[in-house]
Amino acid sequence: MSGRKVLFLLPFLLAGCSGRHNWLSAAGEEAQRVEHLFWVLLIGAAVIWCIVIGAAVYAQKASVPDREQQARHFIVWGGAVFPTVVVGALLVWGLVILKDITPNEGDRTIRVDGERWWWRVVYDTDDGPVPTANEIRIPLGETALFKLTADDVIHSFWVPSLGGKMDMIPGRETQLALTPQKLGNWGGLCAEYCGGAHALMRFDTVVMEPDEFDAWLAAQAQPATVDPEDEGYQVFTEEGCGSCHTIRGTDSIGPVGPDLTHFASRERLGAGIYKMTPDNVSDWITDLDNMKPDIDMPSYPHINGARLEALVSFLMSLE
Ligand code: HEC
Ligand SMILES: [Cu+2]
Repeated sequence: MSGRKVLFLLPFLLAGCSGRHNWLSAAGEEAQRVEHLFWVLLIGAAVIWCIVIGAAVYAQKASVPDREQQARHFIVWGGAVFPTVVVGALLVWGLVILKDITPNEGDRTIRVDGERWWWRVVYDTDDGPVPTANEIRIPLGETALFKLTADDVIHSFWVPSLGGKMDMIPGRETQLALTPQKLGNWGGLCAEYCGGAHALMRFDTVVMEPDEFDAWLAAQAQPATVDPEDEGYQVFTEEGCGSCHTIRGTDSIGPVGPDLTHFASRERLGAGIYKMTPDNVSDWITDLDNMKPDIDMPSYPHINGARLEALVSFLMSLE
């Protein structure tokens, strides 16, 4: 590609550097460390590049009497000692950062399991585990320790604005800390190609004031209040949705898909993909091949009319 074409693309590339996935404007302590390392590497590399080019120009132009002796010194100091010291120092610094972002303790533990192609989330609390999915909420200023696993293939857990990236490996548990410093909804995503719907495997990370967070977690811990006679709930059971989905407090205890107990309290639908609106939920049920193809949930185009409406309003009532 010619230089001019590359320049033409630059604004589009840089446009990707803004918004809620921006690791260049860190919103958390860990992201700040990574950002700091990036700038030091970038500026350091630029300075060294200038020195190397300067030396090359000098070697061409200058007439040095004892060229051989000088060249030997230059190779020993510039070619061996200097890179060893610089790379060694960067290695130590990188290891320190890695240690800081993967501690063994945090203010709270959140377990996240990468599934194809969504996120199973469990909060460990004194009163037992609180399961949810596809949306993570954490309080401002606290260190949330994530314990990461994967169900089937390797995924990678990444909230660019808040911190580093960590692989999720089947049969192993990895750890990552996030200490948010700014309120907001920071986008998260799977950063390791994991199959069909990989690019649609996202999540919201909502940073809240600590007291609002406590209220939210207490609400998530509650079972749903569902009237067994509810028309929408009846469609849900007739269609067998409960064999894959759990709604705590009902007979639906399927372990395959996301927990739907407080489904409508999430900001987005389908692992961080669509706005949580009745229309989108309706399309999710009947037109899944368009909404998120190749996933482990069948589409239900035969659900329509009053049954569809009842099912959608039932799902939207699960707050
Ligand atoms: C074979 C198992 C299976 C069945 C049956 C099933 N689902 Fe799902 N469902 C899933 C899986 C897996 C996902 C996650 C898909 C993804 O995002 O990759 C999902 C996702 C969802 C979501 C989005 C959840 C979120 O957090 O955004 C909703 C809503 C949903 N299903 C509703 C239903 C309804 C209603 C039915 C019945 C009409 C149903 N499902 C039947 C497996 C199933
Ligand atoms: Cu993935």
